[in-house]
Amino acid sequence: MKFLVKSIVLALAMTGAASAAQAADYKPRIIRFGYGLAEDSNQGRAVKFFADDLAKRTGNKLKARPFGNASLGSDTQMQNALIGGAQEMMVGSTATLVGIVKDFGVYDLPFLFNNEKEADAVLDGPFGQKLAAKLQEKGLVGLVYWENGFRNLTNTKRPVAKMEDMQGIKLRVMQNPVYIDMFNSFGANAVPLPFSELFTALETKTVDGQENPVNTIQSSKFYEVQKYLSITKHVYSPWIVLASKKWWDGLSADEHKAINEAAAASRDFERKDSREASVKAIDFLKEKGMQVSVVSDTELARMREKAKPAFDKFAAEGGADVIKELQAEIAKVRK
Ligand code: KDG
Repeated sequence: MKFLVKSIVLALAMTGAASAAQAADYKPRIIRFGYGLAEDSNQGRAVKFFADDLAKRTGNKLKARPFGNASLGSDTQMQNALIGGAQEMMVGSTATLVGIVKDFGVYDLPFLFNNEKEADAVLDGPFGQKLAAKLQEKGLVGLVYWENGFRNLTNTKRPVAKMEDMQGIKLRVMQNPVYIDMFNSFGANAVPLPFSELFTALETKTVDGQENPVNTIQSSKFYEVQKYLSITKHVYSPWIVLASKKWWDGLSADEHKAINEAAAASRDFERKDSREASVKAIDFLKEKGMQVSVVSDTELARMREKAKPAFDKFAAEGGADVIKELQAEIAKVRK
């Protein structure tokens, strides 16, 4: 009897959801959702989660189609496709948005966040939302932040346990002035390249090293072409889920609601998945033969000091207010 009651309740609930989806104003749509990492990465898993969740919410009317491995282009190429209305959605690094909204460079300043709790509070709070809103006038809608994670250094030349060990290393960085200035100040030779070209650049020794979160080092198989990993956690790197404003403005209120709800659910899934994966990633990379150095707090303090000119340059070039705002928000969480 109990099973029968449960089945009836479940059937009514599903019917209710289905009829709610029918009643809502959803048009059948295909949503091209591009991203740069592998399908089996924290980024790829979260895009799939978003697509499945949105289909469920809309009775399979809104169908997000994942396109991974930068198959729709690099972050900046996809940003331009969204602005032009040639693609509907993407997820990518906030660091590659500085050519569109310069203030996003504030997230690239080294040693800002001490932990994920601080990052979540600031990104999901008034500061992160206000910065995302600045994208609208540029033709992009910032929906939610996901976690790329704390970035660490890899190279083929030598173990890096202190700043001097970076001397002369050709280090690929994102195409972003803060990263270029920061690593040049550490003594490396910063080489800005799109993520989509990174594995080949490492394989052909065009560059000696790179810096990314351990999840990316694992999912992009950088361990196949990199020997040394240094745990520096020098920057907390956000991803941001973006929609084309041209496309977004043509959607109904119900479709906006469903996409926003699916985006929020995907954010919570992605952060949990990324944090669980990163705990296991270092052991995985060791098993793949990488030699891991943990950089001491003393050395990190020296790097923080050395990176100060990169901070000062960003502030001098119009970033002073946004730095103050961000630091004030971080202080609130730290209390
Ligand atoms: O498309 C890849 C980007 O979203 C992101 O992973 C960028 O961390 C990044 C890097 O190093 O380019």
